[in-house]
Amino acid sequence: MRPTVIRQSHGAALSPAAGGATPFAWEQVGRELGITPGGTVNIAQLTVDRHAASARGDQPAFRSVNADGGRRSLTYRELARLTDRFGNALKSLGVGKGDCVFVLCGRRCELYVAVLGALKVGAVVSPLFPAFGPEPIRNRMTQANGKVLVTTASAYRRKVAPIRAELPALQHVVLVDDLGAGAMPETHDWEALLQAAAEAPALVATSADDPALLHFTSGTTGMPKGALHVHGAILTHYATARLALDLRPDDVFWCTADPGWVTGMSYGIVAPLAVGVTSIVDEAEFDAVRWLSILESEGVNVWYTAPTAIRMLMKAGPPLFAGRRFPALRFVASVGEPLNAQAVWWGVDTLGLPIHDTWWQTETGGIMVANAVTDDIKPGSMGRPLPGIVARVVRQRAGETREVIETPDTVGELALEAGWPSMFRAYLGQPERYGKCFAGKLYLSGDLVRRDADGYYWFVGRRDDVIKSAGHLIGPFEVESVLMEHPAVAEAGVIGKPDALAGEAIKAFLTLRRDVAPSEALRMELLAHARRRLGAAVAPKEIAFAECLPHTRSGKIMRRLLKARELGLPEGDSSTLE
Ligand code: 6R9
Repeated sequence: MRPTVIRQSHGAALSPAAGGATPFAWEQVGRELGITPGGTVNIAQLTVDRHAASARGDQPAFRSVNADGGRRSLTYRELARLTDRFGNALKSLGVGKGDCVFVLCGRRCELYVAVLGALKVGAVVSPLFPAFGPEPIRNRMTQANGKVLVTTASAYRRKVAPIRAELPALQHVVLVDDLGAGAMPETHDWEALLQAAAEAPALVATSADDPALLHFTSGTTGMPKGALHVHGAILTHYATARLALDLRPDDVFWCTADPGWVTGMSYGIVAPLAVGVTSIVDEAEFDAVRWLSILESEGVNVWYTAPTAIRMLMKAGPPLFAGRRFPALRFVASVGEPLNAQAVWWGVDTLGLPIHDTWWQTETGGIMVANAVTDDIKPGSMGRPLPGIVARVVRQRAGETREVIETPDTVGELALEAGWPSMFRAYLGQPERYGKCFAGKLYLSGDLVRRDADGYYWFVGRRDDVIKSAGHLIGPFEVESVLMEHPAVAEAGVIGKPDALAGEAIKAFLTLRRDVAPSEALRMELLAHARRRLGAAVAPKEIAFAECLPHTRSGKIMRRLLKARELGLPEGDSSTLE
């Protein structure tokens, strides 16, 4: 039998003034970051220029490893210079404060320069996951009136050029490579643009409340919502990097998430640069052997990864670890899905370290609940709220009011007291939906949890039908909409089906139009249609034809019932489901 608690003996990660007392001293965090009262608060300045001008200037900010094992480093000083150039290039294109710059490319140096250069000039950056197909791209860029897109030649040719006419706000496309294809009409070449740009400081004065990042996230109904974050969010990124990830300035850090998702932006870019570490960037896709080699040969000290990756490494089995040592590794953490106790112990057995689970969401912008550096770990638990974060378990009362549950081990919704720096400030263009996320001063997370008598939170499930596949949040509505575009489809219901590796796999149930007969060929055609339109990350892996789909009285598809049937579970009393 394994013990239920793993005792930790770390020292305090952040200065005591900021660490212990409540209310949390966010001002102290600001001072550690070098923010002066009333001065500019700009993520790019605080993460890049600040270090470039210090003794840290010649340290690599990023060290990328490509598929062939080749490496490329970018120091803080080089990053400062390149982001100034790109920032000035954007200015010359007429991009200014509040304009939306989208990035759609793999993890490569230009991506980091583009994100930080755009932030420098006060533009709002919205990252797109490279495995998105044209539909998720069109949808997100339309909602945000994307003015600039930084992408690769192949992504542009395959996914954007065919829909460019549907993106009237898109004025400039910058291609980070040309693949030898020569100039493409109506695009800018990255190199040429940077060459022509001035190297003078490009920083535009921004305040803590100015918008900086836009992350699209999915709900049960409607299209993805754009969660807007401000420059001041860096306070959370910095504090949590210290408290929840134990990041220290001389560390080599590897966050395995793609910047197309919120984890890859908050903890792949902002947090590590705020601390001043060297981040490893793996340009290739997951491969168990390769990942262990990176951990070993790059001397990674702190590793932030996801349960899906851990499950894949667990599956690869002990032979993979034979003869490997990770003497540099000091701290391992995970986010995105539940991390079960076995995975925590697997870390102890194979890496020599337990895995620290952390919980947060696109809306929270940074880690809120964690098995923090200074805390004992309860394997299987998400941990406790970090300093500065007040969490509650609530249940809905009549109407919109919520009752706080004080009794330990009672299931309710996880809620957070509003006001932490990285809290989202809007759902773009949807004030009503934003308002619905709050009950008084409490932000309602939509996750069901229980809190034990020691104050540790345990994940129970989600309140809605949103799917988590390989750590990525996917809205069933977005998938259903694309399936229903197909002339053979009458109705679609999409669910997450338990999957040993991905956590959940996307499965669609379809009814067909009256004159269409189900066939294997049609199923393949529909799978291909979804993959073409949505991209591999969002498309269903499985399609089943049904005679009819279950509906609520108000006519909505009851995904919960589809799921219960799929799992062979009791269907329960669903007559009141709205
Ligand atoms: C950062 C990120 C948020 C949802 C969240 C919850 C699930 C995240 C978790 C976890 C169990 C954890 N989630 N961390 N579930 N244990 N440690 O993942 O953001 O993509 O917005 O997803 O992910 O359901 O509500 P996002």
